Amino acid sequence: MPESVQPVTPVTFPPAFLWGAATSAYQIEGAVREDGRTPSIWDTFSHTPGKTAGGDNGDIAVDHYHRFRDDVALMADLGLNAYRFSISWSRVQPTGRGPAVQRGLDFYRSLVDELLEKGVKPAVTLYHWDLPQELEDAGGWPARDTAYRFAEYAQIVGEALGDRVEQWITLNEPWCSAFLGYGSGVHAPGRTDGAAALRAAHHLNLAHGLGTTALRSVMPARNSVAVSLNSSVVRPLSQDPADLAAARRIDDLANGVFHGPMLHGAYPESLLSATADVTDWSFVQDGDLRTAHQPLDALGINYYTPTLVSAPDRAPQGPRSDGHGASDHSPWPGSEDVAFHQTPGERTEMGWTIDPTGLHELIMRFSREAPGVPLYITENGAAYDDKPDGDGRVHDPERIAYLHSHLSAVRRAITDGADVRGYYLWSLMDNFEWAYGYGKRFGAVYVDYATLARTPKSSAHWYGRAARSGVLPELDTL
Ligand code: IFM
Repeated sequence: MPESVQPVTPVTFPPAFLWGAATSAYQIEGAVREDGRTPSIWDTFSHTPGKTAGGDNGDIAVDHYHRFRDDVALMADLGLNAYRFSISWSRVQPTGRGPAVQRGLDFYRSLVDELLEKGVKPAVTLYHWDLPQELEDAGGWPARDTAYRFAEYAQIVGEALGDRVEQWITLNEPWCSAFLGYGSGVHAPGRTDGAAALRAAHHLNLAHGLGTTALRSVMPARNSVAVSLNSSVVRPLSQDPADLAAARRIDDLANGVFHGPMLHGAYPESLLSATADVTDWSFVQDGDLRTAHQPLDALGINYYTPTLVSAPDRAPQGPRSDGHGASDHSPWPGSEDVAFHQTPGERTEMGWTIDPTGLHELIMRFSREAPGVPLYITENGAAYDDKPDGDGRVHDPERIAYLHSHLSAVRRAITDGADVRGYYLWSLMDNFEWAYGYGKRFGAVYVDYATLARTPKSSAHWYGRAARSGVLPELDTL
């Protein structure tokens, strides 16, 4: 382990640090046909045969819609002081345009009130992948109008909750929405068209800018607006110039495509030229990049594992995966020939290599690219095949070790000068892991899918102790 992420003991965090957990609407709420909600692209996709493992869907999920008071109490009992959740767009604006449904907004107001009452700070994500199906039918993210619809929706939610929620996130992981949704098709809506994926990416950039402006037009100035990016830590297999070039191309498609417009007001020239055979980018209109480049109050970093790439002719034999699910179509338009490699080291149940150095690296990169902008780790965590023991307890030492090493990397980044203000563990509880269905358990809280009973795993207790004390408990004290 490089010195920069070696834990120093005790690992102590600043007093105001936020210790949170994160979830998203479609993954936990269920109640998909209640109170006026209409289908999102994930309802349609998960009900399409062959799209999710075992045909799993979010119809019931973990029934958070009906159990939110218990879930909030659980968080508070554990000692968490922050919770990041997302709003289901089609629950508050069923057709994706026009007037809101009050019952949908009321649900989120009740959730927020419950959180505030229990001393848990809410952070709202407006868009975590569940586009109203009606908007997909009208063209989805490759259509420019979707960005304007998003701004209208942002304004509705900002008006409804802006008086009581200070932390706002426009989009979660727009890379997945664009490139897994429209490129490889492993996510909803399941389209496989590289040009459409790039158009989608641009309209997500535009939506972020328009949505930020819309939120600010209706919310108190004290509120903070951010975006959560799952930027990749892209590493070349070797220092061979061909491998370095492959890494730069993937870095552009994974990171530059969003960092460029959102943080710097321009797409990288190298991205435009590497994708010139896929699209001429004529969908970028005058003023769009200015719109996307809004000053940010904070930035959200979602990190799980690094990415290792090489030029095609340097690919050794063995398993090759970019970690984003199996598809005959690449999520990397114009760079389909780049080879992806399994990074060495232990892996989680997702097959993702555990490497906290990547989190440190990413934090330091954002500190350089967005100087002065407070950073939050808005997702980080691991899936394991957790099972209750004979006494009904769920012991997950691997997850504790994962959290300890990654939180230590965060602490080291703070020591190195990064302004990291909080950490949201992914995820509060086991939930619908998209195309993997319920087979992958990311929760700190175990959910028995037969009864929907919640049992905090040992990692939840460990994390709660860290949250209460601001110091990471030693691994050998468990
Ligand atoms: O479950 C997802 C989440 O919805 C977005 N970020 C990655 C998580 C784990 O795959």
